[in-house]
Amino acid sequence: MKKFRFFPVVLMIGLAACSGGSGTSNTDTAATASADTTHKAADTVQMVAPLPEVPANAKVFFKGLKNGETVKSPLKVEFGVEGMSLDTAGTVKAGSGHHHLLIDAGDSIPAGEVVAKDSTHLHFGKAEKETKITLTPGAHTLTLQFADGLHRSYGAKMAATVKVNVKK
Ligand SMILES: [Cu+2]
Repeated sequence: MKKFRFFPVVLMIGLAACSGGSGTSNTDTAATASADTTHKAADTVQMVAPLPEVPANAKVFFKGLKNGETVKSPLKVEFGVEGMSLDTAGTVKAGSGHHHLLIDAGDSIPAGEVVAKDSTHLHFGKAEKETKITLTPGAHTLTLQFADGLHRSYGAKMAATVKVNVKK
């Protein structure tokens, strides 16, 4: 018996877009693109390495920045890591990863969850050890989050948070 996988749902979405698009043009191309995607998705085999273990006693920390400290903006932020090595993003290697800086975006990202990439979730996938950020005056929460080569968080064990107060 041959296994045959087919996803009619995607095709139907394509057709729905076609019939529902009274005010839009190019619905024909959209439908064609959906059909192509369906074919590729059926052929793709996903092989993703599991999230590497966090070694005991490994940690990240802000160098020279204390919780509750009053600082000036722009602020130079230096990242520290112990017990794991710093590596560029791209491939998953046991015992390594790269830093992420969360600005007013919580205390840590759950282990295994991919870190978002936006103005409050900064990635340092070139193995950077520091950055400079601009903050508005007042209270801010900065979190350092270590993640693997696929940007999957190592969780609270590999996170550090400080609250700072930015001078006017
Ligand atoms: Cu990343």
